[in-house]
Amino acid sequence: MPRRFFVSVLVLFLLASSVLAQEASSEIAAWVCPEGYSGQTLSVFNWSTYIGESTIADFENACDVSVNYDIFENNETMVARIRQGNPGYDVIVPSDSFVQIMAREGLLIPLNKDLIPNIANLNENFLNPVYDPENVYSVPYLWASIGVGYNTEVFPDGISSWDEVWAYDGSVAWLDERRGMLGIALNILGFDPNSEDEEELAQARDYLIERSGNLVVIAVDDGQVYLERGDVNIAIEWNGDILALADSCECDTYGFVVPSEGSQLVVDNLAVPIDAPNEDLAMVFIDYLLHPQVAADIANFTAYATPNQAALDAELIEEADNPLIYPSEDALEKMFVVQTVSEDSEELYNNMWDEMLIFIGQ
Ligand code: N2P
Repeated sequence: MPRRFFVSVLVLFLLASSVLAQEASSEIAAWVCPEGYSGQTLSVFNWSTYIGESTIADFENACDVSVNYDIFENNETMVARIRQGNPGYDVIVPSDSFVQIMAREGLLIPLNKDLIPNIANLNENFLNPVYDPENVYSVPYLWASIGVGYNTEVFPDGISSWDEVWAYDGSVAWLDERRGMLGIALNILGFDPNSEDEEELAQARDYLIERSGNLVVIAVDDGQVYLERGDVNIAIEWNGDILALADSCECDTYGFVVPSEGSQLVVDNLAVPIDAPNEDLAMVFIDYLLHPQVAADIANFTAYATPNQAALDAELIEEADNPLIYPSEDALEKMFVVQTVSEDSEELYNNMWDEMLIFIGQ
């Protein structure tokens, strides 16, 4: 039910986008930094390849502040850092279910919406999500899918199913995303991709083990680098990382597909962790990221999908009609969203993944 709810929300978003995108665009005033922050510092902890080319420098100039910018590989490592005691981050980017996990553990500060008027630019279907009712702790930033990046010289006819990935007689990189990878296996096996059943999870673990023969690396959000270097001809990765590689090389060497059996779809969010040294500047930075032109520059550079309706309406999004970034209604029906499970089940997922790593020697 929650899976369908979430996917329906995205379908509504896509319908709204296509109708509204036909409206004429209007001039958008540049973002202006509120007064009083000059000389201050902000620390941001984000995914790699998940920001515009000049987003941070432009913010530093607009507010006369300096930004420390660190990257993390996945939710688990980011949450572990904050659990140990926030080392000084003001803004973090947890995925959907991880907002709920962090809020449950008291690791997030409620947003001060008075400092974030640009929330009004977001598509309303992305607001009030099940993982954070009324957006107390988070606002959506970008959304993404896991799929398969491949070398088109090796696969001139493309790839369409997960079976082709497992059966490839060559080198493959997997993605270090335990819930996503186990979810893909559960889904293919006909189980709920958010199953909390130990026997089903064990089958998913074994499914992956049995198909790991061509695996050379479990990449930590950098499968596109292995693909570009030619170390692998297939990389299971987030869509934007492969699509941005294809954009930047200005070549036809890299393709991307979400296999027909389906995969994980994610909404990543902006949030402020507990003990953030500069809460107010964090809110101001979040407001800046939600400005239509700033959001568009991020989406256009990263090749990820934006929930920023104002940016779409103003026709600032270059690839708004690319189904690999904004999937069709039919494709969305095959996608699953990772949901928060009980702490026991979370441990079960971790154990299954760790057992698999040991078994396959990674
Ligand atoms: C970018 C990762 C994007 C999506 N490297 C992760 N949730």
